[in-house]
Amino acid sequence: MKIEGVELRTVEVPLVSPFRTSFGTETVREALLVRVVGAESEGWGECGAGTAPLYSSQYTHGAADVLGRFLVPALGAVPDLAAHRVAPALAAFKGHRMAKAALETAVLDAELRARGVSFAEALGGVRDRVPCGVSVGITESVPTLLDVVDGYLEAGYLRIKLKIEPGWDIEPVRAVRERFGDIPLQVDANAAYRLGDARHLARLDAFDLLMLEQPLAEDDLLGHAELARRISTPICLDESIVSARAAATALTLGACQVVNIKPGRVGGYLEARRIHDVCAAHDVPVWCGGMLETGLGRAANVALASLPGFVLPGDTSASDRYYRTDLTEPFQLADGRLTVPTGPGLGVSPLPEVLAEVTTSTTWLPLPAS
Ligand code: OSB
Ligand code: MG
Repeated sequence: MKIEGVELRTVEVPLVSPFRTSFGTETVREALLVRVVGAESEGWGECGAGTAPLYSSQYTHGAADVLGRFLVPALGAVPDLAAHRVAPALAAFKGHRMAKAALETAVLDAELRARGVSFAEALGGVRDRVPCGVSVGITESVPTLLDVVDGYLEAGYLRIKLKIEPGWDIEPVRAVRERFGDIPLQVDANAAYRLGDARHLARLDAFDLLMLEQPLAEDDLLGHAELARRISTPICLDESIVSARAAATALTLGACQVVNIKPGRVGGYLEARRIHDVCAAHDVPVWCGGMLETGLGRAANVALASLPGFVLPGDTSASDRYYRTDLTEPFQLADGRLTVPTGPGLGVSPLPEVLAEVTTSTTWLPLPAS
């Protein structure tokens, strides 16, 4: 595939309600979109990074900078460009997995659109609909939390995830269990605890949670392995799993029993599939995480979630959980599920008027003909 250039576009899309986690509060999704323009087709990728480096070291403008300065120019040197050649071509540049993922996704989308193949088909999906959960931010009070959870259960979500942090953990979990009974329930700490909190976290065991996601620091695999021996709630890793190698290490150490796969965090959908395969080989269940993606990123996530190892509902919620107006035709929940797009590539495209409305900057990076 020949590509003429790459457009970097920053968009700001307001969230329907503020999303608070242990690392901060988001009110707007500031997303970097990558558009690869080829001779026969174009492709889109959405960068998972947020406005500030709070979830990981990556952030929107840093991703745009590394793409413009290093990653996109490096693609210019790749003969016969195809998605599987992107990661090897960028490997010399350390880190910046979310920026790399967005670029690889855009190349893959362009390639698949030209071939008339969907993301789900290319990745090895086996389902046409995927079960969906919802991630519920920290609220100002327990009664407010109960109202929010009630609304999502009414909407049909098949699993509730509560964000927790020290001071907002046992009580909200207890209140949700008391009010809603035996619903599929899990919690996510975004690395807000230390191993010294093990006795406190063991109090969550009484609530029969599906899992406790990323209680400790990103680089603390041994701490997670020790915590796993001290509590009965299964541990799921998110931030720590930055590659298939990290996944293999975590599983070998016993640092987790479940893996949240986020394509941006691991450098793209091809690496995400490798993690799926590593986990399947260990009989470890996986689910698809989210980074408050617009419809573009969501389309690819839903395709990934259609692979056979994704046996747990993901943070692949409907468009209206995030946005009043999504960038694409909205993803809608039916029986707690989203439908996997079947059209070529992502199977969705940005709506031009919406895109124009939310765009805050665009940069065109021409590639020399190779
Ligand atoms: O830890 O899973 C997380 C959102 C932004 C950054 C990190 C996380 C999240 C979520 C929301 O939990 C997932 C979603 O619905 O997109
Ligand atoms: Mg998480």
